[in-house]
Amino acid sequence: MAKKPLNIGLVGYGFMGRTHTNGYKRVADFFPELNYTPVLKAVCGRSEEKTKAFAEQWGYESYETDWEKLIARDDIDAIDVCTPNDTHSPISIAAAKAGKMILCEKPISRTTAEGEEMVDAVEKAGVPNTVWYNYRRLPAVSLAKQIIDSGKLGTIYHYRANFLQDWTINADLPQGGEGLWRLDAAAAGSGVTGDLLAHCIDTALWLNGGISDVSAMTETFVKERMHQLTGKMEKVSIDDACAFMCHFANGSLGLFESTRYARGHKALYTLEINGADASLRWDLHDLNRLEMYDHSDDGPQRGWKSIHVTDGDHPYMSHWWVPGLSIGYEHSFVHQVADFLKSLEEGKPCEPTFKSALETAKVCDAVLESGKTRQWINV
Ligand code: SOE
Repeated sequence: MAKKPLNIGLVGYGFMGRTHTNGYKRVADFFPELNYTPVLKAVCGRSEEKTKAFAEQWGYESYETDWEKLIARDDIDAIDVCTPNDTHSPISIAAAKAGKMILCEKPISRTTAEGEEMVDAVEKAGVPNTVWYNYRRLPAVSLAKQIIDSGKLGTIYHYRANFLQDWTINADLPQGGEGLWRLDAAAAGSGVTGDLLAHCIDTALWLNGGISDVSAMTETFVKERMHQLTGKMEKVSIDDACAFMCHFANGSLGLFESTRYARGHKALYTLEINGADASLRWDLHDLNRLEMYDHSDDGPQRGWKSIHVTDGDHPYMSHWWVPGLSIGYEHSFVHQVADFLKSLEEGKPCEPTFKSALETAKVCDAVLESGKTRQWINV
């Protein structure tokens, strides 16, 4: 049967532009059962030279330098928003009004208020929408979800997650502008909370349910940095580090930490969940493994086991190689595209939708407020 084309208009050609494009390019080869197939119709960026070069390298048929023009094009079905966080809202809202499907990079927005307008826009327009929280789609994390949902862990007592990096320790690193907008609160909204803890919170909400209240501490270690766009030393308003504790609606306690000042750690995302009957833990640096301790195992043989999540009956794995062979970070984006295409076929939402991703934004806002006020904040 002939496949239905899904014409993609990508806005932004940075790191995420590459991960998403790789997802679009690989999906038809590895998920041949899907009826939709992405077509790299156009990429859009402000620098004509760089956008054209990206289009040529990655195989986009055309390019634009104005996202409004891209959205106005009749030959575009879906807008993929891969720009800095301050533009997620205007681009998504305009795309929704034009009746385009939207795939928006995380976090959905800088604030809950911005995110609410985006949710409103996609709901009014009735367009399919999703936010790229890719780590959910690593097989080991998906397997954790299956095990938790089966009830195997019993009553959940604890959830803890870390996302540690070290790339902003150098005080001479500028803020703002290309490549460094994550350090500029005006563009990013926040620092590690919106960038890294948002991943941990999204996974936590998915695995362990809602968060009711939070108590956080945030810190900005380097107070001033040269702004790349103004050339002046400016106050740094992002959180360089953030740790928070929380209560989950299911009665369990959560502990989260993220920083860009953990020397030696480049992108260490770890999570652990402890139930009365079993525990699970996962580590991005060994992403194909899920560790499990099952208290119902035979007494003397009880202990942590390491499941190599590469078998044909593990989530997503039947689409890849043969049992025992690993996949990587980039595959989580292929899976996100596959799930989006499948959701179109089935007429179902592709989680996390804008509406679900707004829950993460609410927790992030509560965390930032708690960091400022040093009070417990209800979500
Ligand atoms: C920041 O360095 C970053 O690239 C995040 O923006 C991504 O969301 C995360 O997955 C890896 O780290």
